[in-house]
Amino acid sequence: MKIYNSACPLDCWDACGYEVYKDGDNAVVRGKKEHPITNGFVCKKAQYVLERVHHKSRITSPLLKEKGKWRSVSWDEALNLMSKHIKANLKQYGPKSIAHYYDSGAGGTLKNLEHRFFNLLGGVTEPSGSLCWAAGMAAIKKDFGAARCHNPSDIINSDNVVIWGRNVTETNIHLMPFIKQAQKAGATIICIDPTKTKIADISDLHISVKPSSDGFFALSIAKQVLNKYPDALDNVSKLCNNVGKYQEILSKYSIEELSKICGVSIELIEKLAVLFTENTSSFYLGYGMQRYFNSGNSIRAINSLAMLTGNIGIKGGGVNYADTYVSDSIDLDALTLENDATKRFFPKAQFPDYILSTEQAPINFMYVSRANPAVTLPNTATVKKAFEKVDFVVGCDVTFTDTMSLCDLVLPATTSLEEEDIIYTSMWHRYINYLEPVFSPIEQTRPEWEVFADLSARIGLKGYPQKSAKEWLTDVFSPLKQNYKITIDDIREKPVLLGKWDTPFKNGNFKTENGRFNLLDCEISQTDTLKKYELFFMTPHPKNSLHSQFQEKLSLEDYPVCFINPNTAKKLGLKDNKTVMIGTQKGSIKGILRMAKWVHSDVLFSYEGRPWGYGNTQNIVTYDGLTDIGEGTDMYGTVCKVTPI
Ligand SMILES: Nc1nc2c(c(=O)[nH]1)N[C@H]1C(S)=C(S)[C@@H](COP(=O)(O)OP(=O)(O)OC[C@H]3O[C@@H](n4cnc5c(=O)[nH]c(N)nc54)[C@H](O)[C@@H]3O)O[C@H]1N2
Ligand SMILES: Nc1nc2c(c(=O)[nH]1)N[C@H]1C(S)=C(S)[C@@H](COP(=O)(O)OP(=O)(O)OC[C@H]3O[C@@H](n4cnc5c(=O)[nH]c(N)nc54)[C@H](O)[C@@H]3O)O[C@H]1N2
Ligand code: SF4
Ligand SMILES: [Mo]
Repeated sequence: MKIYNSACPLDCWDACGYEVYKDGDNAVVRGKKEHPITNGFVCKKAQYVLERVHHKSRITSPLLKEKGKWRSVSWDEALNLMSKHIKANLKQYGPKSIAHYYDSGAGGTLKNLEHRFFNLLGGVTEPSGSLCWAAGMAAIKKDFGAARCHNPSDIINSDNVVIWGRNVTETNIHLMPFIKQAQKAGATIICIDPTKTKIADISDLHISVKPSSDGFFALSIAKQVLNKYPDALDNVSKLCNNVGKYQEILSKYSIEELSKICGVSIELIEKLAVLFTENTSSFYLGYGMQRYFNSGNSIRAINSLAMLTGNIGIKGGGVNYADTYVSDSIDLDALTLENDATKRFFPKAQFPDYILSTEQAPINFMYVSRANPAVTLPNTATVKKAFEKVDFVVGCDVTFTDTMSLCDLVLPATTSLEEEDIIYTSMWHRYINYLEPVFSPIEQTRPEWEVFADLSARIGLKGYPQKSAKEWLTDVFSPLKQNYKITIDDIREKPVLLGKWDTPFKNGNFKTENGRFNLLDCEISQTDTLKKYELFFMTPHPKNSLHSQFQEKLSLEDYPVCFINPNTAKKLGLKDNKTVMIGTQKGSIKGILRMAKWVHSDVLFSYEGRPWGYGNTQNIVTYDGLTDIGEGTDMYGTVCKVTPI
């Protein structure tokens, strides 16, 4: 039996550290006990990551599509073909005719080396914004100047813990012990979510706001704060920009109007105004509520509320949306050469549309990696059309996904368990994990960064030296040695924290341009898209899969299962277990209805990520509009009509 040091590569809040116990052909994953967040416990998906290494869906050699049929080819043939296409495009159309579409499907630091290759080409076409956290991130950066969370253990200092649009028991399970600890110590747990999630069940107060109304809800509470505590704004105004504009926005609406927009009673709004002002309150924001057209400014309204009620820069307070302290402290550019290239950007949510419509430097070559856009992009039917339009598409993945099936050439990547690497990509905590290779790369799989070194040499690119994993990692993490005296060897030994985790923005020390907090200075747009008998088609993240990954582990039915509130179903004449048609502006799909009291009456709820192979997938009908700021997506703002068939 040998124990290997590793970590979860999945794009999850928790970024668990784990160990792989390997005995011959048998291996199991165990959460690291000394990891302060993982605390000895990992979810099922950690085991799925291990099983994936030898899974039948694994891509084990480069594959070339010829006349619709796949043929196994050598690396030599694959790379020569890529090199030929890239060189021809560079010569004829320039680097912008080459697109690199990627996402966060693999958390390893060295997975970013592929950007170096594309930057060395002179700057290609890439996605901007994200399908994930973009609107909220733009809001956080605007108001605070940087994305910083409190140390998870600081929750014990909160009187109120507000879980705002985060499905903690499904997507962020390692926050649960902290919440329970706070509750046990006497904190009031408040959940704000249209859905009565499991965290809503255990909360002391659940507020089922109308979807996309959070900004107005935050304004309503702020308005009541000012009614009850007239000095509240004066108390923080020294630390803030936009005081007048914020007051103006608040004065635009009556409390009655706001209460109606968010579907929450004035009594409850008043109660929260008192709770947040009188007691130390921490806000844990999720990403579900920022997938609407008005989400950026909605998150800004929440930030302003937390500031107004004196909950910023204090122990037990804070708006905890995301933490980029580690990525802000290392030198990723040493890998990617990000600053050396002038790129062209297409917003991610609409990337296929741009491919289909762009006339200047049309995309002729595309490389897709760490992503399954055929499933995860909204309005996903356009992906297929876009892939068909591009002359040559190369995909790289560990398993053969729907996206890979649309490519012309597919490259087999090694998984996190076949590589040496470092993972620091938690969206919430700051612990850095080291990965040692547990298995030798199976069959013909190769680490992507080695493949790109090889390809660079074939193309004759200078600036992609042959280095070992350790050498590359040393380059990236060198600032930690200077600033924290932390070396790669320290990270190898145990999960590492960079210095002391101080209370963010203590003493009003904001990272904005003039050092002050930016109060909300923009109107929040309002929707009237929801007409009678129409519902929001809300598609949050499933517990036992990671978007499209591991969906084969779920017992998928013939059509996507869609949950509906029994009262809504009754009004619409819809019956349990029946197949229905879900129609939106983008098209229609079939779904199977299930009655669920926990679903908001304005919502049809279905977990995302269903692969095409199982019949229609949710994203065929989701909207691909952009959010007000940050180029996020408005996919949860999709409005649907449900009809029996
Ligand atoms: N309807 C709906 N759609 C959504 C969302 C939603 O809430 N609702 N959420 C959105 C969000 S938040 C996100 S973050 C996106 C995620 O979008 P994607 O990142 O496209 O989602 P995944 O299905 O996780 O795809 C990741 C892919 O990376 C592959 N992969 C794993 N390891 C490696 C590796 O080492 N190398 C390479 N090259 N590939 C690897 C996996 O096999 C998988 O195919 O989806 C978005 N789509
Ligand atoms: N098991 C598992 N874990 C994951 C992932 C996964 O696919 N599976 N994905 C990872 C990734 S990439 C991400 S981005 C995170 C996302 O994790 P979360 O932040 O939990 O995001 P979502 O699953 O999109 O939705 C969370 C909640 O938002 C609520 N919500 C929807 N609309 C509104 C609204 O208008 N207002 C309010 N207040 N709430 C609303 C939904 O009801 C849901 O309970 O999870 C990560 N963790
Ligand atoms: S998916 Fe999330 S909770 Fe599960 S092992 Fe990975 S990081 Fe931990
Ligand atoms: Mo995400």
